[in-house]
Amino acid sequence: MTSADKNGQSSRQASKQPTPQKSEPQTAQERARLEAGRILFARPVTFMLSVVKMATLPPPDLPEICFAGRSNVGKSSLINAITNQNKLAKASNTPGRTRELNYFNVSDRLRIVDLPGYGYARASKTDIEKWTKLTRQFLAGRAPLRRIFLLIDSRRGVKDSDLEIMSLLDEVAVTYQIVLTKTDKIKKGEVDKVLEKTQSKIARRPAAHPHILLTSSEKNLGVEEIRAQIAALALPQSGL
Ligand SMILES: Nc1nc2c(ncn2[C@@H]2O[C@H](COP(=O)(O)OP(=O)(O)OP(=O)(O)O)[C@@H](O)[C@H]2O)c(=O)[nH]1
Ligand SMILES: [Mg+2]
Repeated sequence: MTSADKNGQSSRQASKQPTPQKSEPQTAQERARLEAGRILFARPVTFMLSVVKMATLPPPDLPEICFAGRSNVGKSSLINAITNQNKLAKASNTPGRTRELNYFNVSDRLRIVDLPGYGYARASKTDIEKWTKLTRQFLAGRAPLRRIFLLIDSRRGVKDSDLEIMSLLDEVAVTYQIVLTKTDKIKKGEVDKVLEKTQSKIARRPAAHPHILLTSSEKNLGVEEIRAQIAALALPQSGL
């Protein structure tokens, strides 16, 4: 069984998705899903710790989700948009800004992990090797990891380094969901094209979540939907 199945999703369905980001929720169920996301992030998310080696990861007592992707793709910015906190994760124009696994606590219901980017050529060789090893070990071997949001820059599309990570995740059966970032930087027609191309690249990948998310942290697009996706993976609200 793949972890896609574990999460109640089948990666075989929905090979074709309509251009998403409906402005109005359609059904009561859809409204409830988005509301669960809003509630989860209505309270402040707090920084928990930075980790540079697997041995110092927190106890695996809460579900985790993480944001992975090439350097500068917009991981830290998206975490800030989702949590409504401008400076929670360190975002920067300088690639290679995030150098550790940064843990954030979401109301003791889930943890978010901001990962160092891969594919950054200008860091020292030893640094690159260190981050790459840690990131891969984490992605492939972290038991509480419920889903990886794999970010792809909508202007650049899927690169070889992304395909490598996808293959690793397919092998270990950890569900990943593709998030196209920075859609404010390109025209709608180009967004549609990159969406279609990306769909064809994940169509036969067993651990890929079939629904690709379109986002812009700058314009706050797609953020409600990611909150809803995350809420569905979190522990239920206590007291319910
Ligand atoms: N226009 C636009 N710019 C964005 C968006 N998201 C991120 N950026 C910019 O892209 C740059 C990189 O963003 P980060 O969030 O630091 O990227 P990262 O993936 O965390 O980068 P590393 O930590 O180096 O791996 C910053 O200058 C952001 O302001 C977006 O949705 N739209
Ligand atoms: Mg970062």
